[in-house]
Amino acid sequence: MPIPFIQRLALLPVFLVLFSCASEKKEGQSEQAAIDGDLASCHDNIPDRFAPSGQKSTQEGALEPDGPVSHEGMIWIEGGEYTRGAADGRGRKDELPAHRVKVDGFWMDATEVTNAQFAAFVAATGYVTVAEKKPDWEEIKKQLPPGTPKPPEEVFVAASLTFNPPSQRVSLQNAAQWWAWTEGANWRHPQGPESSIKGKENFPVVHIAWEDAIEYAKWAGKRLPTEAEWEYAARGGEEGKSFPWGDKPVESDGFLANIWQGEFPINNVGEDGYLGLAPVKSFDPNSYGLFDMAGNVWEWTADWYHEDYYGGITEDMVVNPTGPASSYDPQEPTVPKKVVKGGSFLCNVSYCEGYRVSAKMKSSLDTGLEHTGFRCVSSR
Ligand SMILES: [Ca+2]
Ligand SMILES: [Ca+2]
Repeated sequence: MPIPFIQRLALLPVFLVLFSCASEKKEGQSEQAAIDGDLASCHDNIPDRFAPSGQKSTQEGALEPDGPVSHEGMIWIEGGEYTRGAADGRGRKDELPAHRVKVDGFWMDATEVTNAQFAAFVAATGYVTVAEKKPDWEEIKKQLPPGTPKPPEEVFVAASLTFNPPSQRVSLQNAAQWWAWTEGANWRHPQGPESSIKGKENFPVVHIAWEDAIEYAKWAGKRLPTEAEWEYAARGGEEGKSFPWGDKPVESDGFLANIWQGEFPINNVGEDGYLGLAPVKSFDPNSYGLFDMAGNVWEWTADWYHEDYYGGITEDMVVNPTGPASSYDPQEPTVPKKVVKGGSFLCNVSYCEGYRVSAKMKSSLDTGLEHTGFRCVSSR
């Protein structure tokens, strides 16, 4: 049974009991390991918004729209072959087995989409993002099991999920302890109504749901990358490496990406120069000239998430794959989710290493978060 975030709020006492069972101390396990849990990973720990149950066409978002497209700020990625998935011995089930993939050439945004770029889209179209709309219980309940109790009224406000660090060490299995449903949080106000993007025009836009990202892409005459394209581009021609820069630790050369340093989620020390988001292009690009393919914000792809997708691939060479036909996340089997890549400013070495090139996260189509944005591609 999926427990979208809205239900998690309503069922918090039950949820805490479930999580405390999951993190009971085992024989021979240290106290801290018992707190952290065996499965601690940001990959497993992203709350959903309302998690609609319908699956839109898997191709939506990967379709090339008509109309003009500008390649300004984009890099031509020459097509080629590569090994997709984890060949570094650190992969989770959904990164395995590694397999050969061939992709055609495409243009890719050199940076994550910025606040300035998204503001131009909104100014031109009047588009209102998911996070800026008040949720409608009459619509939401159609997608939930019959008899699901209505959550408290305070949940029904225009809101999004923001990072709120707890004051003391917590179980890393319970993301509800550092993600908060914050009224008034959206792309214009990333931490809530008092926050602003003024002066942050060159920061990546955040609180963007998949639905928002594809609307921007259509307007720009572009599309979202497939996971295969995203990972091929992120690798920058390096075979079998862990990161866009190769295999060096992220802290090499005065840090190679904007991630988290210190004990997650309670002590962010910002040794890389950024406690939160960084302006795009703050760190060196990979060898293809692409910035922030590791860290800063997670980036939406067009593909459905399916934990067993790679395991079912039988071809010796998969050509221009567009992902599985449908979504499957064993933790929330009825909630359709898309693949998100690259990690964010909240990833760290000991917690999730989500910035490894083959790593992935998954989110429902209506979920925007303070650490999730996107970039676009074009084949035209
Ligand atoms: Ca940082
Ligand atoms: Ca990124």
